Amino acid sequence: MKKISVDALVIGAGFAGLYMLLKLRDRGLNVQVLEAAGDVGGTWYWNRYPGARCDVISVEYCYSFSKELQEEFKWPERYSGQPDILKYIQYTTEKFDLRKNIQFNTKVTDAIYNEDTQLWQVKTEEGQVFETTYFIMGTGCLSVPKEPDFKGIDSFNGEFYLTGKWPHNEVSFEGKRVAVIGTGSSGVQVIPEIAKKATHLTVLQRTPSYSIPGKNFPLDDTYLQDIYKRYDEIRHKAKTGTRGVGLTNVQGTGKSIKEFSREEAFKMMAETIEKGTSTLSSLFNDVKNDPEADQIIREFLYEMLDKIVKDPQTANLLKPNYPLLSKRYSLGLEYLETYNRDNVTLVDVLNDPIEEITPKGVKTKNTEYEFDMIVCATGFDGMTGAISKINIEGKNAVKLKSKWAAGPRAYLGLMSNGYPNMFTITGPGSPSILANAVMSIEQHVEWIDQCIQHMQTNNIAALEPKLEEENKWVQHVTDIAEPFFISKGNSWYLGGNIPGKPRVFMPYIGGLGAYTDICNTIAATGYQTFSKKTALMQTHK
Ligand code: NA7
Repeated sequence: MKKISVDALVIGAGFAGLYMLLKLRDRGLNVQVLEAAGDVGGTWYWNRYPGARCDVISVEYCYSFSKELQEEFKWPERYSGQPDILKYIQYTTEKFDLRKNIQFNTKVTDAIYNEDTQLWQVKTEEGQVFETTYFIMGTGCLSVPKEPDFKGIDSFNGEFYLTGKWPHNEVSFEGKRVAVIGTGSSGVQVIPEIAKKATHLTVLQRTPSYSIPGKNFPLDDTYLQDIYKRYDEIRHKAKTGTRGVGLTNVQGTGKSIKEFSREEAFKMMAETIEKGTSTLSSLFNDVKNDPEADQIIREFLYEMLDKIVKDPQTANLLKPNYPLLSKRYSLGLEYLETYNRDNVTLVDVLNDPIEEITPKGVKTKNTEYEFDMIVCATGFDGMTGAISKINIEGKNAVKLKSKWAAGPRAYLGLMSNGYPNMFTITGPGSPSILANAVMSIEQHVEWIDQCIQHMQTNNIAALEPKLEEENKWVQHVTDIAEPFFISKGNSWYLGGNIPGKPRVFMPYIGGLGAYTDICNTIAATGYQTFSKKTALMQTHK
């Protein structure tokens, strides 16, 4: 088979892959993007279930690299839904004429590094072979749904859907008895929408989510014009701050929640929610790691929940019993209110676990339920799912899977020792999804672009992080997260939701701004933490 030679091969045509393509193509590189889906969008192509939206405000959950693009696309809502996010990605694709460098419906199976040629050979399921100098994974952190492995799953006679792989055709809930399994962010979003249409909705809940009410509303021109005027300032704040966002209604007190009376603290939290902001954690400096502080914030949330959910038994079932900030909490839009509907039942499958899926529905230890449709919102193989689906072999034919068997090992989440010229956009060990993902992506893409420019101007054919630097970084990522609840929760951040996946806290918790400074310093001082080889295999110092 004839090999197709390119300078850079980018995997994935979501936010990450598209911007990477644009940057490298502008630099004059011959770039090819391979995408498994039938069109652009990445996770927003697949997650088209009713109610899907991003919990980052739309005017921030978009690229900042083009002022024109920023002001051209009119976001319709404060938290726009998946159809509009996808429209935005498609709009960007057309505006920058990106489609011509993307091959769709193409699944990468293998990527093998050849030390003699200093090139990556990349194979696809469709039988193509590419040869590339730069191999770049833009495959996303939440792109591979966790496949539900319930016993008897194939025997179900009704309709079965996964939120993370929602079909393109219209799914009708009318006249149906529907089950939703999973109450993370996806469940919290899909449940209210199904409840509005189905004859009956049964929510099979194993672990309740904290769902903090958010305010969504249509955006008018006055709102947008005001944002356009302030965009530079907003983006600067986003890129230098912790979470990649610049618009916030929260004035952090910088104090412990315990310094306030219960009434004062509750009032401040209620006012914050009233202003439409769910990030209560920013108000006080100790709710991320102090159990007593967490208890106060939890009591406030329980009280709020009790006011919303009318049936006390249901309300109690909906109360999470773990620290608020040990997992990602959900932006609740009509979520808790949904349980007041007559056609919605909440079932506790923690104490009465699901045993199997039967032809008629779901059998728990004590009961058999009949359904016409089952919707699984059971989550993702986060951060490493897409990377581990490809057989990646680096120097000495070492498989990345073996190297990462006890957890991902990457320097800055960008590169891994032994895998020269392979870059991971928002890889494990970077702030990635702990910040506004689009800001994390832009920072990584721009760093990779600069790095490739450095390689080209300095005749460097192969670059990889030094092992000792990578080891230090991996340790730092673990150490810095250790004091916080988030490093201990049973979440996808740690692979806790995937049986057999090593439990390692994967994202970098130090904040996007601080992380960007580290990356920039490394670049400005000549990438000294990396080993470099010229085409003649000489080592640079
Ligand atoms: P999550 O947050 O991982 O939620 C998955 C949900 O599915 C969660 O409630 C799980 O309960 C539940 N689940 C998974 N497997 C089962 C089985 N076998 N039985 C019952 N319940 C199960 O994924 P989401 O897609 O909602 O959100 C992912 C991210 O997307 C989110 O953090 C945002 O960043 C956007 P469990 O907690 O495991 O008991």
